[in-house]
Amino acid sequence: MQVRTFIARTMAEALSTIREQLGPDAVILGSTPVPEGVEVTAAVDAPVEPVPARQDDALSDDAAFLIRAVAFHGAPTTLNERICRRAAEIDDPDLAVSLTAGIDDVFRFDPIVPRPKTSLALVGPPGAGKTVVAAKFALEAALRRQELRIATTDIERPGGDTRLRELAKIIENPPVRLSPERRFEFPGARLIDTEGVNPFDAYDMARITETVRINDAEPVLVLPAGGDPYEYEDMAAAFRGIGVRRMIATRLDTARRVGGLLAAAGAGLSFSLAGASPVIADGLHQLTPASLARLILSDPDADTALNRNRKTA
Ligand SMILES: Nc1nc2c(ncn2[C@@H]2O[C@H](COP(=O)(O)OP(=O)(O)O)[C@@H](O)[C@H]2O)c(=O)[nH]1
Ligand SMILES: [Mg+2]
Repeated sequence: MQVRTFIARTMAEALSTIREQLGPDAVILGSTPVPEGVEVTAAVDAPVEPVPARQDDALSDDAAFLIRAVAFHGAPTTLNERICRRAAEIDDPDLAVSLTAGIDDVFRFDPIVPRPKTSLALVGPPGAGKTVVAAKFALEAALRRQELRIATTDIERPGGDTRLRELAKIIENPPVRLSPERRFEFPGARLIDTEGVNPFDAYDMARITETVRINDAEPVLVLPAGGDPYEYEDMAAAFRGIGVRRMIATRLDTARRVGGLLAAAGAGLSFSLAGASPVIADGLHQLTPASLARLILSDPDADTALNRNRKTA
């Protein structure tokens, strides 16, 4: 594989030089703004990602760039096609605008704003970042002087609630240790951090369903970026089966690809918040079509608003 970097005034110029010098099979690996314009890294002889075919006419340089940028993330091809088709309809000179429209068209976004009566249960596979998300919610509530009591059902595994307890010392909001089959009695806003489950294990799912039911809680899936898209599609279906509608993405700082998250969203889960740092004080971000579009179009190794913590992670 031959990898080369090109600097040009505009993306269109860079793409035409790349085509000229590396041929029509060149793959764009990433781009980053530089004082002279834009720096684009391209390669030839690399396996080319599947590209949605258009028979009618040749793709414009921008359209080709957009398709490659989306394909890089590895979401199922049918999803990529839907996103790119809508983006092509918009055909704004600013690719981010077109892609925002494509993302907005294909996925649902449903922000989580804790209210005085909110009852949420963070569910997901082990190690997804549930406890860090719970701690971030607790800290943000404390900073806004909102009441939010936290409970954890991760009480059997040694250290399951260690981080929450450490944080609780600082914000004076100790988490309640809750048996998975007991109700968390509290009249105000409640958040339950749960033990990790295997979504394909009927016993695990029955147990978590009971925790959710007893607490009249909304189960919210916590899912780290970087996972396998087809695995995440299955996972999303399994969690939808127990009433999950929204997900919180984590580890956007360490993953280069968000195709797994796109696949989970394509399987019917709404995007809401995102975490991009293990540091609790870094908090959570609301995920929007525009921020996701910028992330997808960005150089996977560059910082964006969503993953700028990667250097310190
Ligand atoms: N880099 C990074 N690490 C994270 C993030 N969220 C969680 N982690 C780390 O991932 C590991 C598992 O997180 P934890 O909250 O305990 O996961 P849980 O098992 O779902 O409760 C811990 O080492 C966390 O510090 C994130 O957004 N970025
Ligand atoms: Mg945990």
